[in-house]
Amino acid sequence: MLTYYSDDHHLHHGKCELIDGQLMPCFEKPQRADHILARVKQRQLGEVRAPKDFGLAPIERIHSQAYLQFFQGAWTRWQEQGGKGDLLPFTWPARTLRRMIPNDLHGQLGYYSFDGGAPITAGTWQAAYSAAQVALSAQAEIANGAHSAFALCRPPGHHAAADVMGGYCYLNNAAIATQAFLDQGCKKVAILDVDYHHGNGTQDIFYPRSDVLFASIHGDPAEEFPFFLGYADELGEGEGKGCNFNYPLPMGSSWEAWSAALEQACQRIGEYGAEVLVVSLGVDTYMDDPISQFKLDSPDYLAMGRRIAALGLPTLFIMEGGYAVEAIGVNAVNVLEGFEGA
Ligand code: Q9C
Ligand code: ZN
Repeated sequence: MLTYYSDDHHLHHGKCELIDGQLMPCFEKPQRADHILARVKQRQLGEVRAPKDFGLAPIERIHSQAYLQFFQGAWTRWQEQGGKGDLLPFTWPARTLRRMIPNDLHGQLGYYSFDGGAPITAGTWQAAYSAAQVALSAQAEIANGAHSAFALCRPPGHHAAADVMGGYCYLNNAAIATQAFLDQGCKKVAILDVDYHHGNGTQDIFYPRSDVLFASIHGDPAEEFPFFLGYADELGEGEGKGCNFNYPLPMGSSWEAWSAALEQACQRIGEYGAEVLVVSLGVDTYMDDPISQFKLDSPDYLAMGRRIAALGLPTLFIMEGGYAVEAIGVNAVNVLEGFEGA
């Protein structure tokens, strides 16, 4: 399987995040992608290629112009104000406030985000832009006939909506690649999101649409981030009714419960009749993940890959979360090797 990867991800390195009442070093750090790349090479999964540049147009198919302009220019504005640390939001337009776009940088940052988990640093735009190009390059590979490809994206994307960042995510790589398939003539694309957290951004982007089926297996939002989306009764709206499926699972779930949900998700994907599958590949379901509460073990990821392969669809794997850095390479590449029948 071909891997696309850009060194540009190193340009994004947030300093800290607020977790359980404490400022901690960011869990979403460059070593994550470095470990996955090392494992791809160690296992000789296949060639590793740098992305092509497809420009902004395919990104603008998902994200609003205003949001992209804000994101691209935010760091420079912060520098002009003499800002020193990472750019982080601290006020959001919650229920009692007006949903408006203020002139101030931090006002706008609150408007364009849903949490304080997506720091903007000097290189964040470039890293996120390159991650989107990584996804698009792997997408093009499949459009050109490959049965599978791996987009080693960092930063991740599935929490980002059309004009909202958060949860370590800025540009929704999976959504951008999915839209590219559709724009190239595909009629139906399925997205399977196996990250520990609900892919709220991806769900929101495709919620009213019937050309994309979204299925997500994740920690129950009643007790886990992102809390405000990802429940089982969210089935899509309008034409998209019946094209959204959430499988929230209780804290502590292991492979037995997880694989039963995967079975149901695969059933839905099969019934839907997708031409292509996009997998939002998070491995924060791992037992030793520092911020997550599932109990999957490394061999389970081989089985996950095998079940996904049984769908028989051309499959684009897009890297999302996973924070047990020492194991992230083994776990992510296990899914790919399981898919390939290793
Ligand atoms: N106390 C991804 O996996 N913070 N994003 C959780 C838990 C947000 C995860 C805090 C986690 C975001 C792509
Ligand atoms: Zn996650």
